[in-house]
Amino acid sequence: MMRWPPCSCPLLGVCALVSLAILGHILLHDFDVVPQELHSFSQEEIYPARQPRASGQGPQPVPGRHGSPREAPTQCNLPPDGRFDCAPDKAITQEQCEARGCCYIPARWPPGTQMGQPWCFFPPNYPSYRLENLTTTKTGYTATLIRATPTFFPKDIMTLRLDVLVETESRLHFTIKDPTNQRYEVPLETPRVRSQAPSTLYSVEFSEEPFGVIMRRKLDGRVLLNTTVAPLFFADQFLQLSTSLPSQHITGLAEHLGPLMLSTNWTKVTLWNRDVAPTPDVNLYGSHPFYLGLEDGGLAHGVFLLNSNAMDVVLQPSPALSWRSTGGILDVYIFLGPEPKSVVRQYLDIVGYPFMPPYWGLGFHLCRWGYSSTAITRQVVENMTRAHFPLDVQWNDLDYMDARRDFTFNKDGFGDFPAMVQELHQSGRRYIMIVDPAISSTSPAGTYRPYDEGLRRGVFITNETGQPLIGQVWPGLTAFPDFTNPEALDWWQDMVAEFHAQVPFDGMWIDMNEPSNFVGGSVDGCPNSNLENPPYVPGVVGGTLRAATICASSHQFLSTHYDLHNLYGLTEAFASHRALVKARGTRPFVISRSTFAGHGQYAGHWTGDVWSSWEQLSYSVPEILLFNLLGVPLVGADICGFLGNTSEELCVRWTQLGAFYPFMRNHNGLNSLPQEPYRFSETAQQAMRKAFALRYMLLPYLYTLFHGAHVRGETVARPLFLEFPEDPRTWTVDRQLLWGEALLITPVLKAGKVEVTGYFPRSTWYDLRMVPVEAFGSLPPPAPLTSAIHSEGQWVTLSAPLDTINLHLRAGHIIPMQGPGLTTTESRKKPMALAVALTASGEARGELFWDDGESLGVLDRGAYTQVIFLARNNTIVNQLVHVSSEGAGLQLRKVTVLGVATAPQQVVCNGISVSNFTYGPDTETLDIPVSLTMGEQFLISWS
Ligand code: MIG
Repeated sequence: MMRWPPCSCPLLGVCALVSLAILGHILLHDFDVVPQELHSFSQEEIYPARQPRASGQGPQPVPGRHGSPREAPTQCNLPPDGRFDCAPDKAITQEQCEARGCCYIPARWPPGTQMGQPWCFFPPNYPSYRLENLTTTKTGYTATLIRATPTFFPKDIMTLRLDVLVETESRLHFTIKDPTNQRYEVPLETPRVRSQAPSTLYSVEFSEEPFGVIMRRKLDGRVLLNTTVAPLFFADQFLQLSTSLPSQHITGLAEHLGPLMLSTNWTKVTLWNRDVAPTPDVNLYGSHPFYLGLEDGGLAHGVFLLNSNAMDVVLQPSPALSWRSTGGILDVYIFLGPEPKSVVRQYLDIVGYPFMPPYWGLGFHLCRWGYSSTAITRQVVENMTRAHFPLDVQWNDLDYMDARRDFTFNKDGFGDFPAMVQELHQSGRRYIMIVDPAISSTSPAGTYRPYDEGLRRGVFITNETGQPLIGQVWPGLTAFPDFTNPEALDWWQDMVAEFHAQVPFDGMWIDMNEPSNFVGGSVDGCPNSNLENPPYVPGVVGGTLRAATICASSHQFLSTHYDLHNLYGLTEAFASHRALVKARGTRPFVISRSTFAGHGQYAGHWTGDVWSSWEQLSYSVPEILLFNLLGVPLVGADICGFLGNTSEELCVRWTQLGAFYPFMRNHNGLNSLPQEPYRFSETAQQAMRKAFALRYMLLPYLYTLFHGAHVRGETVARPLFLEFPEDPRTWTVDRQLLWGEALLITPVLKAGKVEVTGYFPRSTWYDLRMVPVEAFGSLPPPAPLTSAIHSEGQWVTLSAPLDTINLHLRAGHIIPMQGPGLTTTESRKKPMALAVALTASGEARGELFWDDGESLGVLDRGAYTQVIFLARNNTIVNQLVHVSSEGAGLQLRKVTVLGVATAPQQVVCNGISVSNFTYGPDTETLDIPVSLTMGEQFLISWS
């Protein structure tokens, strides 16, 4: 038996690294008896191409830091794209740069760019850590990392412990920590792995000096991760881990305004949750230190740095990525896919699958800041009904509160608030109001229970004197609950339950939870300390950590705010989710502005204060796609925009797209012109009504997709590349979205356009308007509908008049639909239809998940119906995966089959001939009226 796998290290030419392909215990146990076989090579040998040997006059060997010869004149001759910044902390002079042992070569950056090749950069042999005592463990390896020379950051941790866990065949996990002093670690529960699983997908190698981890995909030997490209930093407040990337195509990392694919052309993504209207290149409300990288050929991998400290992620064209964090530990997960979809699921295996929303949460939500009374709010609901617009959930903003304090309502405009909410319930609707985390601290003692109780129970974040830190938010002076404190979770639960006992609301809208603060730090400022002024300040808007939030040095139960800041929204979402379960006993519905990795388990997200502009309409598509990749599928932007005034055309187009946001809400700013659907011309309203009807008809499909997200870690809205990764033209498509595998949405995102060009991956795509369901009844099918799009993978220009959003059904899929209604309470009682989109070989598949739409524990109790639909050989059948009284009786009234090439002579349903079927030879559509129930087996065939 071979001790070592064949040394094939294509990148290196020679097998310069400790090759540890994970083959199982024998190899692992053998490992420590052959240390003399280990070699260490300097980085010049690892990257010969980047380090030309000869240059003019012969190289002058100088003593290297590790005793190996070093060639001074050529040390700095690195390709510009592969230079790693040796002055991340501040601008420095040539002298200062060289004093750091780094190379200095000034360069001009292209005009308008914020970043470019660094002037001061590491030479290849800049001191890093050295790997020692690599040993095998039951679950992987452990080793010591030693740094001989300090860096230019204070408090290097010179000795580190490396633990490598070979967790599953597609997941590697490694941590780098201080072995002697416990440092802050993100309090996220992650799966515990007891024994290692040998990997078929990857091999891992360790470089001794400089220390580094190198991972390859076994299939093609491609290096997916190589952390030897730049020195490792592990100082108290500056941790940097760099890696090469196998391609320029990466997505993820943080909420940002811009394309779905990040640019590797010298960009920096900053993770420090911040209340700021979405603007390109700034840190926004959410942090998700996870990226997905696409590889040539369409495979994908992902990397998750489980670290919540303020950080920058720098991308450069070599291509490479550097994580620069200001604290915590390095806790890294690598997911090997190999398909992009699997990468998403593998990431969600760590951070948690999304929660299952109540069915009503997928209906239409209407809100604005400025509905200043129950009378006005009631009028809005009334106007919606009169104009025949669906409305499932009515919302209120700060207006309902008494002096803008949480858990109160003002007795002027909202005196009959509870009655209003009850009326909404009676009409089959739900109600949600805003709740901000900050608690007013200035009400006279005994008059405002949330603060009094909070003080008594010690739930607030404290300053350096141990008193609640006081900032300023909507109610004036405020204290900030610390949702990492178990006592605060109980206090929040009590406040929510007590308020719910007065006002029977159905969900919570948690805003301002970055947390946002109108004064920097606190009303008393912040102490002058290392936490407030770290040696490395990531590229945060405002330049300091305290900008628009509370002091980094303030104290929370689990650690300092410095460590926990990015978790504030997540912990409040968790607290609110938990409180709603207690108060209502049914499925919670929480929409949060601030997010962190794992958020989707507890809540959804809206994209904050977007402008009513065409640009922001367009960028909402990549934002929605991004959050789906991050496991937060319940996401939407404020339809028609929040800041500024919308135009009628913009609002129509936004409503059409918004009908395909998984979370659909029209919300408006205090000073903007009204933008409820009924405010516009009859033409505009008619166009919007069609979009609403489409959404409501498709809700059973949407709900089924959410079930897939909840139980299988899938996405709901998804980018094309997730379904068609092998077609690189899909990789950058972020102006269209898919719902699940089946439905392609091609919205108009530009002013004055009645055509839209979209990418159609190789397949047959059927215009959904070929399905003659009621809601389309009033519309003459547009002229070019005679045939489906048979795409070889191409851009197609579609007609898109103002009343049209293009929807295409992908061959091979079956989707369930249901008669629309003005609420989901109503639509859920309507009969259903199936749209069956056949492939050329006549096959299709689909699914329906159904339950009462709001109970907890339906899966455990089996209180659901799950049906799979299959089409093949001119036959459609259903497979009953699970049937219960919830859903079994749903009526199926129509089956429309698309792609039936020859006119059927007869159609048979459960052995009985169907006489009233219709066939359209132009559209190749077979329309079969049926009378079936979902919970009973059926067989429909035609010949
Ligand atoms: O400082 O509650 O993003 O949706 O309407 C503004 C008022 C506070 C910001 C939210 C927005 C909400 C608004 N809030």
